[in-house]
Amino acid sequence: MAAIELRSDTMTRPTPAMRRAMAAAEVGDDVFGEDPTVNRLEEMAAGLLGKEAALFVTSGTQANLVAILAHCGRGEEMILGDRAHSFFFEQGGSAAVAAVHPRTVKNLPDGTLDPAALEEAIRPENIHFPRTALICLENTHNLCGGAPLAPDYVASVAAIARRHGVRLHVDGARLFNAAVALGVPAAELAQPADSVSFCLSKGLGAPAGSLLCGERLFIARARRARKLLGGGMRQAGVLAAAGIVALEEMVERLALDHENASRLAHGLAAIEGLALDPRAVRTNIVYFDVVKPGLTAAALVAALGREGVRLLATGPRTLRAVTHYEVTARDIETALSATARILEHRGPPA
Ligand code: TLP
Repeated sequence: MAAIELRSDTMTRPTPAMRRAMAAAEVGDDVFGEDPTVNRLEEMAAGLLGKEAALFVTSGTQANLVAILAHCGRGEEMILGDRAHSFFFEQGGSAAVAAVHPRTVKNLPDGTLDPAALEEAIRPENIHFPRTALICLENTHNLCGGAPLAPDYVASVAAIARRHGVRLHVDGARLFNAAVALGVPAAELAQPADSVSFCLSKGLGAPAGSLLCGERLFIARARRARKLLGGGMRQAGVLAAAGIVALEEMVERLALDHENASRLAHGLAAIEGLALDPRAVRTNIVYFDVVKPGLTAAALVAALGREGVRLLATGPRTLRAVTHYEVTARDIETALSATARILEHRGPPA
């Protein structure tokens, strides 16, 4: 029996159409700007996000770091949420590589930052302070339950940024999940920001790669930063070809992943010993807590693993499940019955 893989949408494997496109891809040396498939993907991405230009990079982590390098100088400051992926999970690259000082503002449960708190965190002119150069948002917000940020919220943050001469970057690793969930074009979510990144390798199913989009001059700086980080990939058209299929064929269907996530969340909420608010699940990410005495997240993950259902323990009592195109509605039912069985049979310690 194949495992039901709910640890992450990064686990998705390329579709048969992607593999065919990869095998047939026309390629050249992308560091010389001569890979026609990469060039096509970059044009497509820029067009979809309504930006002048785009850059194909290795990963979401590289997209964020390249954006930070292209927006900020050494010793400048960037403001981001205290639960932002780039603050939590990216090896402190802003400090370690870009010499950019991260300053956090508390993320609210819906993934936003309170506008007043954000504006207060922007440094006034003072010789003692680092200069605030960048604000980063995340859409959808991974650690805030996959929450999508609405276009008017992004626009309100952009207005604050502009008022203070600060740039706005959106980590849109799952931007298309946000667009589909909110029923708006991705370009509307991207419009207020100076730069936006998105990943091909998550719910869109491509094997690797992300795009960073923005103004032409910004992308020219980003291209140099990508080279600095060793991200010039030569005949990367083999990967870009899968990305083009991802953008053509895998966006609209994200709605099914959201339905499955919601079904999973409602099912989990009905199981005694688990706690979550299923109404908060708007995209493809479900976090829930184990509240049954004597049962930890790690023990539940291990027990589910034995039943062929893979989830991540993200805290002592917290688990994460992420839906994607390789998870069916029937898989959700299977995962739910396995979870219910385990919870029923594991009583408190004697
Ligand atoms: N997220 C991964 C893990 O790193 C946690 C996942 O399984 O969700 N921004 C956001 C919002 C992300 O969720 C991720 C990956 C990244 C950036 C980084 O992308 P990659 O893994 O391509 O470097």
